[in-house]
Amino acid sequence: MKETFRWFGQNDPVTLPHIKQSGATGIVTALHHIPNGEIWNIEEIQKVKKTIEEAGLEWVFVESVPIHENIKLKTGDYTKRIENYKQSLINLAACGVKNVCYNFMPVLDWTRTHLHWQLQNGGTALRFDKVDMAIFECFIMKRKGAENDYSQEVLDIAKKRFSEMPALEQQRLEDSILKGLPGTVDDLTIASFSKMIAQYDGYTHEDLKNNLSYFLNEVIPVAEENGIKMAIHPDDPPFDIMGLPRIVKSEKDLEDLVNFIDSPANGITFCTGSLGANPNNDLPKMIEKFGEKIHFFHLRNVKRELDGSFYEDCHLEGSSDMYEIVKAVLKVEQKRGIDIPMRPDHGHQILNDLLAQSTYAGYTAIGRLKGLAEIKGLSLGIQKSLSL
Ligand code: DNO
Repeated sequence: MKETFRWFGQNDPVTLPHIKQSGATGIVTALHHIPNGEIWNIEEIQKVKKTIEEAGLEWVFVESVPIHENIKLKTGDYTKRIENYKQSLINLAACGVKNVCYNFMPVLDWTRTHLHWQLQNGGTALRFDKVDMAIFECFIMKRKGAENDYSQEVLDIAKKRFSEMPALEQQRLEDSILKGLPGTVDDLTIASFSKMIAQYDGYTHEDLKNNLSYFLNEVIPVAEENGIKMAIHPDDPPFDIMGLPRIVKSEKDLEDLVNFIDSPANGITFCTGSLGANPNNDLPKMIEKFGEKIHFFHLRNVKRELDGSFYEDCHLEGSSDMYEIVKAVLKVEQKRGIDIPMRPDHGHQILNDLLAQSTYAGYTAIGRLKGLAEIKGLSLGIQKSLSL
């Protein structure tokens, strides 16, 4: 595996020299300052690339070139936005940056209800709590029809928990969902969020898949011509939320994705944390099945709970078998004769991370470093013992 670390740019408290000390050689980053849907010009791309290279590192993956909402909805100026996207890919390729991660999640990117959930050992983790999500949708945001998406049991607990919830805790919950996570549009309010969601009224999974297929059929030929590998990130969590359709969450969805257009440029970011929150996803089997199409691995582990809640566990613990996952990754690499870029995805807030509240949620230095070290050790052990 080619070890990489995500870097959020000059404002990231985890700096490039810090990352260099982690042992990772690759950087995963984006032009975070360019508004979604605008063209990434060569000058801006070169600036970031130069900064990374001057630190003795390599820009291995772009995460992400985001997809404008009008493209997902296939509405308004979507043709212009798609042309902009193509031009950004052409410009990236001209600068020698040829791996691009993206997602097709409507409105929100990844979603959590807790950004600093207390662990017994004193650290904190990210958590998605089904009951808290129901509280947000049904009682804080008051989304019409939200109750229909939850079982009576969850609704009853939510009602009781909400009646005892202090205002500050309600605010914390709202902020975690609307403002907390890198990737989601900043500064969403309940009103602006409700408006964005309303645009998807009547949109089915099939509609969204058709729009993804349309987008890929436009963009992938340009990517292929320029030697770019596109890698879609699965939906996180891997089920519908807020009444929005989610379409990249299972083996069947990934099958549809690769069938939309057959090209080496049309690939997958295999995120074991996102896909692992769905108990029906057999991750090692899926890695073997889609091996040729996986351009990027995000490795982490979630601990699933019975009601659909989960929290982010240590990288080698949790509900997924990281030994079987890494073994499957190494077998794919052996078959393809390449090292596939991997980043230890997220990390707990531990030790000095706990002092640095300004780190991007999930992107602590020491928590991720621990994940990287564990995965690296596991990988070495498997390679030596199985002669992979
Ligand atoms: C979360 C990330 C996602 C990811 C995007 C890719 O930690 O994995 O925000 O970057 O979904 O487009």
